[in-house]
Amino acid sequence: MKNSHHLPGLLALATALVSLTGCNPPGKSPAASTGKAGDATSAAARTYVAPGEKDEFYLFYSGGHSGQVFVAGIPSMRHITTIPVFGKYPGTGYGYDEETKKMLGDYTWGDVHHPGLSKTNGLYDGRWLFVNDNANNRIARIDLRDFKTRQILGPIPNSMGNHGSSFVTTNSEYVLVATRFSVPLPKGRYADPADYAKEFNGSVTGIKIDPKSGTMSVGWQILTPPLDWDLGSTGKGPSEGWAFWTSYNTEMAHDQLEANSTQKDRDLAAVVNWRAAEAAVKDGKVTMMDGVPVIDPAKVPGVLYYLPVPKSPHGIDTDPSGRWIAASGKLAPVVSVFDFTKIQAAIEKKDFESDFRGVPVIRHDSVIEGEVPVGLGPLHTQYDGLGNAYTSLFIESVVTKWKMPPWTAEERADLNKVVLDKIPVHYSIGHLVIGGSDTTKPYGKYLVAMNKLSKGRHLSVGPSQPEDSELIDISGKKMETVYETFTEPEPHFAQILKADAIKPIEVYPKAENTDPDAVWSAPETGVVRHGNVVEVKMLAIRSHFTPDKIELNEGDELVIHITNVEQSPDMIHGLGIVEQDVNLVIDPGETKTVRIKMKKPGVFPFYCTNFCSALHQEMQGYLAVKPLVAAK
Ligand code: K7E
Ligand code: CUA
Repeated sequence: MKNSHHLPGLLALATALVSLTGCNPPGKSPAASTGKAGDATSAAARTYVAPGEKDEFYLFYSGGHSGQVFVAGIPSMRHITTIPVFGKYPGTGYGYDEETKKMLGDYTWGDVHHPGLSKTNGLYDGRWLFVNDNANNRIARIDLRDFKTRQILGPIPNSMGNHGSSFVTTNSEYVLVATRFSVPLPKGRYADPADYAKEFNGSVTGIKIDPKSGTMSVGWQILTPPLDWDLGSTGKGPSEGWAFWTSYNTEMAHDQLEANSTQKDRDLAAVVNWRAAEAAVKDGKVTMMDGVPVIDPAKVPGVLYYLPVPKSPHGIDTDPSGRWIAASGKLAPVVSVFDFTKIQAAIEKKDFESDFRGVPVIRHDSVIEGEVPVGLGPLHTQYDGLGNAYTSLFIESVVTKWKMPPWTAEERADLNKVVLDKIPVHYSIGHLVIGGSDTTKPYGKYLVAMNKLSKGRHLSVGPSQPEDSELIDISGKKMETVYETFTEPEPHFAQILKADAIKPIEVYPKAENTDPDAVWSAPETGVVRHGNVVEVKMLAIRSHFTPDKIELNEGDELVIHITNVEQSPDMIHGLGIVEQDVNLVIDPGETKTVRIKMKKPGVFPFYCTNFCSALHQEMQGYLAVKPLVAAK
């Protein structure tokens, strides 16, 4: 972003902002939220992206139960596109053509929680974005070449409640997944929930990624006790080949979890050696369950260990060096920092405090580096790559910045000394994200706080109030809130990618179109009848469809293959068929197919839905459907 030459206009804007905030009730302006006067001018300058200029980063944020991924720019925080994943989206025709209908299957929604960017050598490589579906145990791959969902895998066998994902390994070997819920496995088996501890299981799944195509497949699984796995992260550096998840139900309660799963002072995190899991599969130390090789960690030592963490934890985040792992318990006011080199030593020395169902529990006191008193309700931690960590505090509604180890003797004696700064957010914050926090080289610079229960932060739109995100500048010693915006429901985690890390395509090159039903010129188009099936090869170009009249009989099945033959950027055509629930959007160079049954006679106009030219309105045609002659 280069906007220095826009400074005069900018100053005027900033001045206007300052005078505006003067009229706001206290606590509403960015200046007030950081407790410093005069910040609005500089905050406006830092987030203003002038007309014609572009943002520096992409923000990909989860759409929760909207089933979608939203894309915004940073620092403007403008929402620039929606990537539909697990639900229909008329705006892009997603879920209306045969290919995406098939991908969505029988489900009409998903619950997207944690987007994960693909990596090469521990850095984002800008190829794919993986997202999980907590509701229907699926995982999807979005191609960043065209920002489209290209694969949905699942429901994953032996996996129930795909919440603890999508955690991408250093070279995108796997997306790792852990179950939030446990059920009798394989799925479809019945057991009384009262027999939860005995009959129910969770699992960790290695979703294998094809390094060339990105195609996902279920690689292997580790069967676990029914512990309600929560958030996780993958290792790097010294912890390369490992992954970590917290869990919140060591009690193995099956009802009234609010009370029954919060009895013990500590819960167990999973420390998974996924390289060892891979080797176990190779050596055949598995049993097949529902078509998947499944490892029993009690029988295959070295695949799984447990680590005691503060009660009812949520996040567990590996730092950019891969040595430090921060786990936070929602019900303990601290972040526990573990040293992976000590974890490795403890495993080697068999320094275990007990075992849990045949799997060793690493001695907590041997591997803990310290408990940082960050405040109330810590959830997730992110890193700036400069030795600082940032933890979201749901209960306290703040972000706490703290210093990572190594700590001085003085700091160790009183870890309050490593708590460097706190900034209020509005209000109860869930996730927070710093670009590249899960890579070896975070971008730092900005932090986005994704808040919940943000009542009153935006113009009232009725009972369902807009959720809230705040952009926090973390480049200085003190954090500064520089922008606040609404967030589409329902945000969980996000990923930030440098804008120049990718170069999305603008048209699908004609040479790449391998659809056998594509047509590129009027003579190739046509209507062919085989019995009751009428197959149309149609072409769309400014500003007409060829053919633009299709004769049909009531009861026919109509198949339309439509190619947008344009090769100019942004020249999109749509195909809407009136009263037939058909809504295709065809990008330049793309071919799409739809099948419909002509259930009623009459004449049904079709038209282009995307404003493509001065004669866009004229881009139309007819399905002429003759009635069946009543059989007497
Ligand atoms: Cu990652 Cu919202 Cu699913 Cu935490 S979760 S807040
Ligand atoms: Cu094509 Cu409007």
